[in-house]
Amino acid sequence: MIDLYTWTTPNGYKIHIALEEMGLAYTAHPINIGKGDQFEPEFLKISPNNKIPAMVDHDGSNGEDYAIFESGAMLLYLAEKTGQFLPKDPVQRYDTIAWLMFQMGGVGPMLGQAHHFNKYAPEKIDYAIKRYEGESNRLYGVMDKRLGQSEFLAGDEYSIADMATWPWLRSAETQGVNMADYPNVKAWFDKIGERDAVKRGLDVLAEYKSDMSKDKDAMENMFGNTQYEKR
Ligand SMILES: N[C@@H](CCC(=O)N[C@@H](CS)C(=O)NCC(=O)O)C(=O)O
Repeated sequence: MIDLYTWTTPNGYKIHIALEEMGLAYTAHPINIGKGDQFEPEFLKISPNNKIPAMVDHDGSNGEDYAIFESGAMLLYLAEKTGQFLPKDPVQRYDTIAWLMFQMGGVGPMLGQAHHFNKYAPEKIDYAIKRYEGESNRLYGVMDKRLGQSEFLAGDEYSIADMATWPWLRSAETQGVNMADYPNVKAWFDKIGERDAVKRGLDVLAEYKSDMSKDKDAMENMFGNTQYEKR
């Protein structure tokens, strides 16, 4: 049994989708990052960077509870635990890890900043918007080329690299991207969106979904001085 601490954001959805795809039993606990739940001492014990997602596996590899944070590490952990969505063949395995790292180091941070400066920033800063929209479009271009060569990001098999990347592309518009300009990405995005496990993953904690950009307290908790208090 896994206790998952999460919220309705792309990094949370990655893990909801992976748990659903892998058929693991879990309970999703809301960490409302707009209300500041991510700074609670109990949560910081398992997620020292005050971010979702994090989880505790009550059936860890040594038979004890195991707590883990950082969505990329969590996906690798779950894939190894279940023997699914991370190929055994060394070349395919490292291709999968490479595309997972591409998401963690590129797609997440850059598309996230484009979204931030377009949607959340209190002032419109042209330099920042141009920089992150440009990077987002460049990354969509990299994925479009790759998906013209192989069915999925890491190769012929659907993998944790796809699960990590897909939720980020749901907000193409606020990233300054027209997905129609990237037809291979669009076909891949639509195909993955049809999977039942993906649909179930998006439903997790759906009752909490709200537009946090309209909530002043949420903006302060996520992007204001609250972030920089020493804990
Ligand atoms: N590298 C981390 C990033 C996690 C992350 O940025 N989570 C966001 C939501 S998508 C969060 O918890 N933000 C709350 C905060 O920064 O206080 C991961 O992939 O797990």
